[in-house]
Amino acid sequence: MIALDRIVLREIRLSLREPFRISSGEMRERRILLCELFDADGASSWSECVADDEPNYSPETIDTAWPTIVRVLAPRLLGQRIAGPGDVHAILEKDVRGHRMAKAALEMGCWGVTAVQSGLPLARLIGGTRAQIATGISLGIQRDMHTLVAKAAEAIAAGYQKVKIKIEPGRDVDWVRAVRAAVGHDAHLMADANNAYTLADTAHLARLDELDLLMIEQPLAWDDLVRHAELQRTLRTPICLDESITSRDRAQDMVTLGAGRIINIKPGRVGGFAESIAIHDFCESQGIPVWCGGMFESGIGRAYNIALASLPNFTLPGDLSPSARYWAKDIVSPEWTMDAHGLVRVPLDQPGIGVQVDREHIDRITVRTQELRA
Ligand code: OSB
Ligand code: MG
Repeated sequence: MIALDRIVLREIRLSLREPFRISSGEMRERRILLCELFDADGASSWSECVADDEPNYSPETIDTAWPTIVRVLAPRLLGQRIAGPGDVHAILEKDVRGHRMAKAALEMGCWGVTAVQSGLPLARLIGGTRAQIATGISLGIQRDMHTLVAKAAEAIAAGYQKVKIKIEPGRDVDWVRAVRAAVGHDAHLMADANNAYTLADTAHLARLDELDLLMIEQPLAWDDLVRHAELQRTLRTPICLDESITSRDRAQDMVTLGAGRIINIKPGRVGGFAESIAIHDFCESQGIPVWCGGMFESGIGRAYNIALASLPNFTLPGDLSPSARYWAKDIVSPEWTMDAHGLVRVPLDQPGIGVQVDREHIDRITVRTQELRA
């Protein structure tokens, strides 16, 4: 039973160790919306909204998520008695279009609260079976090919089990080929275009086929399945959809249309854990592999991603790099780490999200706070 009586929102600013550029924009500092959910029975949990500063990944930003949580979503939960976290998605979804990242922040927080209440690690609560998660790195668009090759080689040497290379026109086939030549044929490589191409680029993208990539992620428009299906018919490399998969039904549409063969699940993009699990289960039934994407989460959002990625059909390495790849200092302890084989340990030794939240550090980097009550 979930009975929230208080939700505290905060915006923090975390500076990235180095800027991260994708085809659709650049990030230097992460503005992060954190939620803290309090149940009337004393249980509480932190959660994170993955919406960013600019609407270059999805239409949402932190500045749309904040008022939507305050005015529309939180009032649906505060003071209500909800049987379990699996019911929250439908409550937030009814007659509220979009705003999935805002919904996910609250929905995932409810799973966190339930984990605390039931004395279970979050991964166990949702039925996770894996104790370690294989990790890949996502390399932003670099200033030149040489820098990209050096970073990819360094990542493989550090143990990462997959290297994802962000591409855009002019920095694509030749750059990926240079990485392939440097790291050899056994390394798992992929490319992520974040919507940088159109069907007019089909012949060019088909040149990636000779580079033995695990997949190419979201080459075409963020909301387009039909053209991805057309592209997939000519590419041998599997297309993985990210931006386009916003629900279980979109995952089903992908299969029906043949728009892709792999899905990157980001719980924030699909409205939270219940919908992520529904996509996971559907893909498992269809023989479609999934993996957990990342949105430059702090250690709090990362805890949820890692718990989710412990489900059995997350068979490919996730974008779940350790804290130190992103931040000089994360807001959780212990920080997230990876071993020399590119594995992140799922915390299974304590109830809830599995890491302590460093409230003093958060207080120092908080730029606004709002308390919502039943
Ligand atoms: O397309 O997967 C993406 C980060 C921000 C927005 C979109 C994407 C990404 C990443 C980062 O690739 C993955 C990570 O968190 O390490
Ligand atoms: Mg992506």
